[in-house]
Amino acid sequence: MPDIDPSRFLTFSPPVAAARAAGRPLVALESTIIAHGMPWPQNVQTAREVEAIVRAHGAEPATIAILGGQIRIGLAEDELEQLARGGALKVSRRDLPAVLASGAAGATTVAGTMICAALAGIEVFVTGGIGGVHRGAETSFDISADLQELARTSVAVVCAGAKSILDIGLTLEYLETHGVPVISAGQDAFAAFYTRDSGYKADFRYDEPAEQARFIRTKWRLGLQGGVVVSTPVPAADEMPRAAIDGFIQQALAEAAAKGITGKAVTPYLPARIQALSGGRSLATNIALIRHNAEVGARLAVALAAT
Ligand code: PSU
Ligand code: MN
Repeated sequence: MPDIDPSRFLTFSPPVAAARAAGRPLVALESTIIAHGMPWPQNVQTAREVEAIVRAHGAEPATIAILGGQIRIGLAEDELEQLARGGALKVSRRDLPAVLASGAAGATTVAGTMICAALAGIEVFVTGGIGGVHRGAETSFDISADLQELARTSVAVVCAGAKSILDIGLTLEYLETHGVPVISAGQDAFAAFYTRDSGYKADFRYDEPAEQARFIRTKWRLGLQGGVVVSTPVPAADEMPRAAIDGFIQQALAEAAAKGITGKAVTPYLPARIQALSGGRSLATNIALIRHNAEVGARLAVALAAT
């Protein structure tokens, strides 16, 4: 029997430890979006703003990363900045032992952050967009480990849907097969990150945090393990025009194919190219949607703590 002791790898920041001790609601935040999803210095500015938004809505933010052989639940200012300046490895489920064992700096993906949040007892996690089934997955087999993590790890993931660099229809089919509910707040449709409507409906719509919390708590009280996707669309004023973003996505996908980019390099490559091609327009949308997600996630964490 292996000796299982995850607590030896967990280090809580003082504010997160205090919130835990007081039983206050916590919201986990991922670090891949900081290290690989946005350029400096907007990445560190956004990370700080998102933490402030979570606090302003009554929850304690816990940005999660791997530093010095420890899973860090909550980061100090200088640690956030260190991650934002680059060089951290992208850490999904597969990579976690290697990065912890080596002591290298690691930025956790949705899957990696879900694992760490669950170990830390955090029920709500806010990200930008989840990974999914990539277009062409029928030959590449490129399906994000985020989806398997949602199938097994009991954390609610608040996001602005999934980027249409992915095959959103197949992503939703995969989630259905694995019993992962997709709930939507504020509209019937599953969101498509840069745009509000992916063209696909979410499974359930719950606009109020208390309704979302009741659904999620019911799933977990039943003993049904696994996550819940909470999709909320980018605010209308910050949405990108559908035709423009589709063009940038097509071009970025074609370039990635021509360069032979595969595996874990695909997701950081595509958003970075889309940002460059759109002249920063998509970055503004990215920042707006994650700020909005932070508010929705904090409200959900407060409601879940009372459910
Ligand atoms: N979607 C984005 N930006 C990102 C990511 C997803 O719009 O930075 C990151 C998230 O951390 C997500 C990861 O969990 O990419 C998925 O990577 P992969 O497809 O390699 O599993
Ligand atoms: Mn992949």
